[in-house]
Amino acid sequence: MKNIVITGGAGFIGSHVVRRFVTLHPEFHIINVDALTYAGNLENLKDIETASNYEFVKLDITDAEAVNKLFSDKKIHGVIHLAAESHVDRSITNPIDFVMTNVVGTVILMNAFKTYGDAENGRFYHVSTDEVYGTLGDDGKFTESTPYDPNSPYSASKASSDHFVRAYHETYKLPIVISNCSNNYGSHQFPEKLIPLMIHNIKHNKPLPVYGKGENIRDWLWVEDHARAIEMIYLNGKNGETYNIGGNNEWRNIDLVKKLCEIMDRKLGREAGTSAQLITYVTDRKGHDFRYAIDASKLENELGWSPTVAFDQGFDKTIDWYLENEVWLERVTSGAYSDYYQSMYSNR
Ligand code: NAD
Ligand code: TDX
Repeated sequence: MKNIVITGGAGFIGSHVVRRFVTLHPEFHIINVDALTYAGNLENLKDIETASNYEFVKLDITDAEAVNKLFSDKKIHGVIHLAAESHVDRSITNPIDFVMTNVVGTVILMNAFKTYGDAENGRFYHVSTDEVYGTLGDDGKFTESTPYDPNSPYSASKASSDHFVRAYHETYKLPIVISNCSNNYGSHQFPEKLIPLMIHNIKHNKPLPVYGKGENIRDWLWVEDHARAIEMIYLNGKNGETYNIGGNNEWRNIDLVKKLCEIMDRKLGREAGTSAQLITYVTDRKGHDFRYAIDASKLENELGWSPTVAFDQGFDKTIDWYLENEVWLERVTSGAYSDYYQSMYSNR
């Protein structure tokens, strides 16, 4: 059986990727490597934690000694690297954590894979973001050849790690692939991100903090479609290549929040228009990118991927998941979350 390390498997996207590989690929032994930061939660993987081809290792990827020990103890065939500090607002207040995990952690992992892993036949897959390309105006889409132009400390750290991954391919012939994906939505997303944060606030009748005028545009992709793209790229992508992944599903933030309010009113049995009254325009995010949009035709044409879930359907399922998983939502929003919320949103 081939050992595959998936980093960040206790987080939002990582838990979907781990579940997919554990259930669909008995030929792989999946080692979920995660430091369990505020964003990591093993409850996200309760349903598969006893599977015979699954193992969890608590480890911080910035700890080179521990990473080297793991890779020298077990022959690692491949790495799917998702562990990261992932929230733009946190990167604005604390950029150093982003440099450490996203840049230094990625290089430490690649060094371990290069030295001890199956760097001949295996693969190092770096999961990245469309934010490395910077921001778009009203028209156009990011392609794989769009020049990097990151604007936030988060996107600068992801761009930097992408560059290191490409450099390891050029310099050491490390077999790598990279993908750059747009905004994901779905179950198990930490409620610092727009959609679960708004769902939580609507439920509790709290103000809905829309940054600036709410006119910024994001492209939203069903997280399972991202996980399926990652699976296809890991198995069939070409070494040294980058693949863009997107939902072809652009929304202005304010329109998305209004749609969410309408659906929540129906689901919570509230009079139409009740939740929208909670919308509050707050000071804009510093350096807020205006628009992201992805041209995913390379992935579609070369590997036959396309999104499978229509937004209306996926959005409805997502809202139901947060309403049905009240214990999950209340647990992750207790304790440190209220301090975070206070520091980010009071006086805004
Ligand atoms: P997340 O914040 O939900 O999860 C990150 C995970 O990484 C957590 O489980 C956390 O415990 C772990 N982690 C953090 N620092 C670590 C460290 N030093 N050592 C080991 N583990 C550590 O993130 P997410 O939204 O699931 O994103 C996963 C990856 O996908 C990231 O690389 C992100 O840049 C990328 N991405 C995210 C989106 C999105 O919309 N969320 C879109 C495109 C790309
Ligand atoms: O309270 C809020 N109010 C608001 O108006 C929050 C949290 C966000 N926003 C806006 C900012 C963005 O324009 O909503 C949009 C989405 O914000 P986030 O959910 O924070 O996502 P974004 O900044 O677009 O980045 C996400 O997509 C790309 C992920 O967090 C990244 O990890 C991923 O790489």
